[in-house]
Amino acid sequence: MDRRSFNRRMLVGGAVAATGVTSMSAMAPDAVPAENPPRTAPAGGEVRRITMYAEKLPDGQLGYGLERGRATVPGPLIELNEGDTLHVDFENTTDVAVSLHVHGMDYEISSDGTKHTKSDVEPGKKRTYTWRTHAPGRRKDGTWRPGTAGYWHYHDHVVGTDHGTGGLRKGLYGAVIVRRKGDILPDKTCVIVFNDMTINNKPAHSGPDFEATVGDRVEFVSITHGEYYHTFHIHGHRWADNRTGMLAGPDDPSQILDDKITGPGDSFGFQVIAGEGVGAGAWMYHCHVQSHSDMGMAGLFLVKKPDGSIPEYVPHHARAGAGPGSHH
Ligand SMILES: [Cu+2]
Repeated sequence: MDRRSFNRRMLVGGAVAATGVTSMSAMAPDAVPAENPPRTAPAGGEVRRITMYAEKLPDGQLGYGLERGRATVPGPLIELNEGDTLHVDFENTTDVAVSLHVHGMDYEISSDGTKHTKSDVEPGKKRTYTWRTHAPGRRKDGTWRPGTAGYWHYHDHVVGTDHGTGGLRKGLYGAVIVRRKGDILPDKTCVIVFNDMTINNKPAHSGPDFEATVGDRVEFVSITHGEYYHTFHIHGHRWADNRTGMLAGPDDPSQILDDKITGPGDSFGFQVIAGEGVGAGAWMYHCHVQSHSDMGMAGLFLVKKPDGSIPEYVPHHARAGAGPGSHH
């Protein structure tokens, strides 16, 4: 398989930290073959530069994109390692003022992306936002300063009102993941944003769905915006309620969850091995507030067998008539 040979190459390159690998192998020897340990994040310290555009989408929503004409909702996933600095050369191609505001990073007030700091961007104009990150460190008083590593997010802060609620509603948001040296890297990442009564601003009862193959290491990022609280629930898979969503060893006391309450501005993430212990299938994820799931805040984690098939899978169009009460 391509993925395995890729992982092996990374291993030869020395990018794997032994500690995380050993504990995961001890806990789930069948899920992580010893000859194929997962790749891990390197130490940070890079200075990176990207260009980001705010654009009006054909359906009237707004989105962020890394190229002109390629904006999406959610916006592009940004991944950094603790110690990295990111310069975002930001261009506003819409007809309203927009901004880029980020959670969790270090930045000067001029990169706040707010009206009162005049760090928003008028139509047709550009601005560079700079985000910095750092590893945990000891303060002079002996206490610990937390590192930046975590599941964070960025969003507009000015469209519609001075607080940017109109931009959030229309789709100007995305995920930022900051990793610590040694963090295990996933095979793929799925970003799920509960925004008012939508998921990723998609119409109700239309997903979005995410695909993987049994055994893939899949990372989920949950972000919430809008007026309501929600609960993120996924069928057949669980995670640890801590920074990475994974256990550091067999005695890690983190609580194991398959359902987590989340409110506006919240974000968290975790990794699962697709189908581990349960097999392939069309595994639901959904908001567990009953009226919300009834109103369509649900999608599928489509876990395929190695041959590509999904047992018992009924595609969206065929279950359009499924009524309330089908969620558990
Ligand atoms: Cu909900």
